[in-house]
Amino acid sequence: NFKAADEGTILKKFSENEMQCFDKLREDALLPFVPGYHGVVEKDGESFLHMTDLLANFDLPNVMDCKMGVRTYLEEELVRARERPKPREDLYKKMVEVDSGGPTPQEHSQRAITKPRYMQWRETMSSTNTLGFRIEGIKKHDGTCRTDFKKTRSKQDVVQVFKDFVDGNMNIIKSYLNRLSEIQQALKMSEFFKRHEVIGSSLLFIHDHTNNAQVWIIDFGKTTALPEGQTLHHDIPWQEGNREDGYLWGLENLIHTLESVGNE
Ligand code: 4IP
Ligand code: ADP
Ligand code: MN
Repeated sequence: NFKAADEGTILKKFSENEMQCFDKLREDALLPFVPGYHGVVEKDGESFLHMTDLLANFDLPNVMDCKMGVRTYLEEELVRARERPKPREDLYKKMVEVDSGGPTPQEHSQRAITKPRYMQWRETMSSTNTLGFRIEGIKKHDGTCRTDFKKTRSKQDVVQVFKDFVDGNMNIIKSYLNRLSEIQQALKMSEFFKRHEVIGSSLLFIHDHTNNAQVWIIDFGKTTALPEGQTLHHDIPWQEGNREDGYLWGLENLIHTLESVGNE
């Protein structure tokens, strides 16, 4: 999905939707918290979004991807699956790998499940539904990589992962908390945020041994504009049709979770 590019920049596989988001973010309160966007480029016959490499300022960075919100799929995917269910074997296999008792007897006999079914199951197994965010993956400075967080659900579990991620360094947690509260303020000011359903977007946590620590808002692949005149609260429960994403509620919980890292 990504390609190396000129010094300090990367290329992400083009998506029309994500490009439109970056275009609108050019003059928004969120601009200081999203990767620099340098337009569309063609390489080897493929299109890419050219953006700043967020790791470029770091010396041997540690990186964590936290997916925000209480919902990780679009309402239209739900509608489509209801009208024309398309059971998928790959998603069935991914479910069984984590929980062999996950699929219903019918799903077991089909050896396939629909995408919203898989996505909803992922949300309930992880902290997405209960905390409004989940840890997707961690890359450490030593090259080790972990993505086995599908069952990391409780606040204590998340605290433990963060503690390990920062190696117990509370200065890094403090920097992260400062940055999260700046992001929270910017989100509350942002016209873009008011008018978009933010689904599948992540906060990218990055720190290194010099105690440089930053958080960035990334991945607008499934961030969708609402009809003209419509806005979201981002902190009230989702019910099908209201398009709420729970982003601000999740951010509040994430902040409280980080605040309790020092206490355990
Ligand atoms: C993945 O599940 C992620 O939710 C992907 O989201 C999603 O891609 C995949 O859907 C789904 O299978 P796991 O993380 O459990 O592997 P993201 O890209 O944000 O990580 P979409 O296309 O929804 O973004 P499929 O349909 O690509 O398999
Ligand atoms: P996808 O749509 O495939 O989920 P993301 O935009 O979420 O793509 O990026 C996937 C991963 O790539 C992130 O978790 C992060 O580690 C890395 N990444 C994304 N954007 C950047 C960036 N601008 N600079 C550095 N790393 C990035
Ligand atoms: Mn992503």
